[in-house]
Amino acid sequence: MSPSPTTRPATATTGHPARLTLSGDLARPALLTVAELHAWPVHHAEVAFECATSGIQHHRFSGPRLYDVLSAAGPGFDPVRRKDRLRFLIAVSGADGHHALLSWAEIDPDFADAPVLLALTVDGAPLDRAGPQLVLPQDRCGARHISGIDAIRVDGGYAPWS
Ligand SMILES: Nc1nc2c(c(=O)[nH]1)N[C@H]1C(S)=C(S)[C@@H](COP(=O)(O)O)O[C@H]1N2
Ligand SMILES: [Mo]
Repeated sequence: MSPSPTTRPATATTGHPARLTLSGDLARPALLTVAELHAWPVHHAEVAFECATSGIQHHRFSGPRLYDVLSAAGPGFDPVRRKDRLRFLIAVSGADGHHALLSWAEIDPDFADAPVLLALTVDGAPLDRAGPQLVLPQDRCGARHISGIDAIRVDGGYAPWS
């Protein structure tokens, strides 16, 4: 059996509260603990996701919306360029090196408006030591439900057309 998101050893054995770095094209980059992430409104999600190796999992998560946390960090959208935020990517990494990308439009209320959470609890258990977990209720597969997140980078550099 592989470890569950709450017990994955890469971050859970340190004994210290996990820290999350917000970096990239942000006016206010930040280093946040799970406790500090309670400052945003908390949302709840019941999700089921599937994985080839561990079958279907059901979990209850709670935490702030990724959109709220990243918006507060001041993404560097150019107000002059129409819909500039459509070129932004969000790179999420776990402390064990597992990583995935989202597009800004995926979580933006004007576009896909996916209710993606930075979960601070899973099945009622706090993630203060393990670190937050990405929750994507719209994903059928579990692979982007990254646990033990230690870094999120917002990147508006993808512009191959310019
Ligand atoms: N940090 C981290 N998060 C991760 C993974 C991982 O390897 N590292 N695996 C993903 C995958 S593929 C799945 S299906 C879910 C659930 O995996 P688990 O059953 O091994 O916990 O966690 C996701 N989150
Ligand atoms: Mo998976």
